[in-house]
Amino acid sequence: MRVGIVCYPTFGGSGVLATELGKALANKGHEVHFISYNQPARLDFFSENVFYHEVNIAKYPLFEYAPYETALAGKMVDIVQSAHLDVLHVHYAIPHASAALLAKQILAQKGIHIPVVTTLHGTDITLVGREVTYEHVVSWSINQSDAVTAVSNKLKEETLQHFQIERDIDVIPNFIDFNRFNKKPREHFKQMIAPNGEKIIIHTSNFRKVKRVEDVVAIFSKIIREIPAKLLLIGDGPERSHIEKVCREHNTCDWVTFLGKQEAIEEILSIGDLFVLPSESESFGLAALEAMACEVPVISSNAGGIPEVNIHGVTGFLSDVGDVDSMAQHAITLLKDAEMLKSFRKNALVQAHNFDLKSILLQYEDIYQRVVAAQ
Ligand code: GMT
Repeated sequence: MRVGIVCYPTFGGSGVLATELGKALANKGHEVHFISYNQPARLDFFSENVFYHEVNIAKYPLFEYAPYETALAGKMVDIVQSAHLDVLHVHYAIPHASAALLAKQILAQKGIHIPVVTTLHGTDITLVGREVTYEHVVSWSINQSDAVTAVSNKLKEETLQHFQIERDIDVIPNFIDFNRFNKKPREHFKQMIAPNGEKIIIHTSNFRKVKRVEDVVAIFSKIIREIPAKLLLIGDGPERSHIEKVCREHNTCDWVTFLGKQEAIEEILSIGDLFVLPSESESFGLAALEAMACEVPVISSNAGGIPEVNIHGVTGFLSDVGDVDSMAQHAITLLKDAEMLKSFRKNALVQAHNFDLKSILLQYEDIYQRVVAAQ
């Protein structure tokens, strides 16, 4: 099949998921065309089945705001025709779904019928999409798409609650590629970070407010009062300099390392003892799943779809958003009990296998076949 994938090219979860999906489809023999304004962050390999089309926005002094959605729709029209795409799969409703539906209408006038699959990832529904300015367009885009998927049951529920939806939504959870995400023997690296056997706590995010990275530092400050530990913070974003300041105020700079954006996350996760994800809102929590695949238990909030991934008392612990005392206590309990930590590591891996790319990929392929057959 020839699939067009439209996504954000950044390190954010939706872009990562879309890119990994495209790579997996290409490995299975499908022809995949990525359409975005920049090369997707994880599109770091060559395959004869993968193509990347950059959306260029013509600049004109009249445009105070460059019309990205129009440029994107035009690009989709172009690629659907020239590459003979069978299906367009857009990740993140705004503005990808509405742009795809515009492209679909333009193409229909030319006698080309292209189905549009929209995948909802989270903030397009839980935060941005609910802005009155966007709400009507999001509802319309969901209703008009040929198929819609949500990455967790909770996200589906929230979509049905907050928008005027007159159609079915399929839940296809995020997935993990075990060829890449597995615990690797990296003792020398562990020795470098934690020379005195300190426990290694990891957090990955795009450092937006919704991730509550400040809570990660607060939890860590409580942990190191009882257990020697190091904190690795991976990623970058608007909150990073504030968090660096918080670390200085907590006097934890010697134990905290800011690694910035990293490609080989699995290498770092391989030396972790605990992963912390205290998010305010999280439709799924792909970062937690990546940690679990590397046998790292998760201390997290119970926001959104996280409980569908991290199982309380089995693969880690869940607490209410903002309850840093509870999260720290859970972390300390787990880190102090070697047997419990060992079994949680094993459980995390077992649970991660429920999200194996191989089975989730089949679900997307089924949807593609369904919408193509319905044309
Ligand atoms: O979490 C982010 O800041 C990025 C965001 C996005 O829209 O790219 O991630 C969302 O999609 C991921 C992949 O489906 C999910 O795993 C994340 O939970 C979700 N983030 C939120 O809902 C805040």
